[in-house]
Amino acid sequence: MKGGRILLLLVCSGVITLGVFAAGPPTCPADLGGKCSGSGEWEGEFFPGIPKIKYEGPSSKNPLAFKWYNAEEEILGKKMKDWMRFSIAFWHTFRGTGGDPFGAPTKYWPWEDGTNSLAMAKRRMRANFEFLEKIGVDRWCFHDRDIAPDGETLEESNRNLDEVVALAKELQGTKIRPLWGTAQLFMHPRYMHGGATSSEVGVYAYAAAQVKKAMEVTHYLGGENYVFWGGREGYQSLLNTDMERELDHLGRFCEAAVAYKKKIGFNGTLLIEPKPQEPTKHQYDWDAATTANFLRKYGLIGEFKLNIECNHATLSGHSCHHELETARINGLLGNIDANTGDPQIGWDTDQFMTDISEATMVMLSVIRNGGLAPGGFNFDAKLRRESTEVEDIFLAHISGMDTLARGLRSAAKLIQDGSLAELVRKRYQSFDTEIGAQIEAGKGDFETLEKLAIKWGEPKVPSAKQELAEMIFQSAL
Ligand code: XUL
Ligand code: CO
Repeated sequence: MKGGRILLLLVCSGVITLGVFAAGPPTCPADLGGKCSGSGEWEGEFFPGIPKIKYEGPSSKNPLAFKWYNAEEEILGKKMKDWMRFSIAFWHTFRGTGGDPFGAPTKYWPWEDGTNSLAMAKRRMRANFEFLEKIGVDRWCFHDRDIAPDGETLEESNRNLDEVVALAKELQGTKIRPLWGTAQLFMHPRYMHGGATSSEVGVYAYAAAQVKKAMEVTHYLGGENYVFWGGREGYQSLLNTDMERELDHLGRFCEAAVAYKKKIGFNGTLLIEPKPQEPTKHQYDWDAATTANFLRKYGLIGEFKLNIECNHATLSGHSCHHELETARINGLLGNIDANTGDPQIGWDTDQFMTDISEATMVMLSVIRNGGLAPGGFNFDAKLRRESTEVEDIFLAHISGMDTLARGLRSAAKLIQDGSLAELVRKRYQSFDTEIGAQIEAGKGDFETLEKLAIKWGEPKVPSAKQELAEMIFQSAL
């Protein structure tokens, strides 16, 4: 159990940390200064032999084709691509190495030279855009430190970022945009007690400066949203933690972010991404309801929405559908980090979603929300450690995109069929009566209700029709 917890923390931090270390065969040691980048310019394609991925329909046996995702096809009055608004997560796709606490990296992408240099960062960015083009996705998401190396000083880190962002801007052309950008406030040792909730004011200032810059570059690249995932905003022990003060600091940090967003004219949505544990024992943004309460308490409703990640949902003991519905009914559903966990593993495995039932429930929430724009589906998901060929990057994304597309088709079928909605409508129909409607309008005083309870006697309680609901759901898959 103890070992399991240690593993869990290491796995979580390793997700992104490993990107700093050598991601390829050690042609030269990992470096932070860009001195070891002697492997020259990359010539030609990064993914030779892999064609642009096309829709071939459910009967296709071609692994490099979509079976269910047909970008231009209309479903419930909207093109599939506009329902989905897919995005690639740079950190998993281009910095994920397959390394884990028990073993070295397994993925030696041919374009990696084993360094964390600026030259390598730029080459990786070119690989990102070739991948986006071939998979047919117009959006990408990044942390500042995934795309450009940390420098010796904040100024140097910012200069590195500017250089890589200038290239990304050029490669984006007119079609591709970040779905969101974010600042990595959890990997560097300075953030060991958190960023905005650190007990040290110098760290709070550093975190603010990093978010300021990350917001600027997201805006410059035409990003549609900006995400706050409180990587280390939480605590390990309440014995040495002033939780109230830390949360007040987090509230102030969010206020300052809103002010800065307005100052630079960034119209994107600010999103908070809830997660219960990992890396801290208790993350402040535990789940959607906790985060909604935080936003309400600090007067931030209307300024922020939520980015719901499915594997975070299950870590908090909820289903993804529950978290999406909680966000939606509070007017806070902004974006989805599309991934899933493993039912037998208790940590954030960040797998591509392949369960059609889960995808259908996710899509029911998205449809009820009228879509996610300006949010979308970010594949915050990584290849398994054992998937080591470049082609696997494509296969993983194709299966994730097809699963959600299939979910959309099933959800649309359920909605068009109408029998599930009818079952739910009937279940609550007693509240359509005169007194039911009065209760819903806030006019159900206790004296009137007592009189009715006496007059009506023991209420007749109808069946919930649980099995029928399941049956209808299954028939749409
Ligand atoms: C970590 C996680 C992050 C955020 C962005 O679990 O999901 O990658 O999405 O910082
Ligand atoms: Co995420």
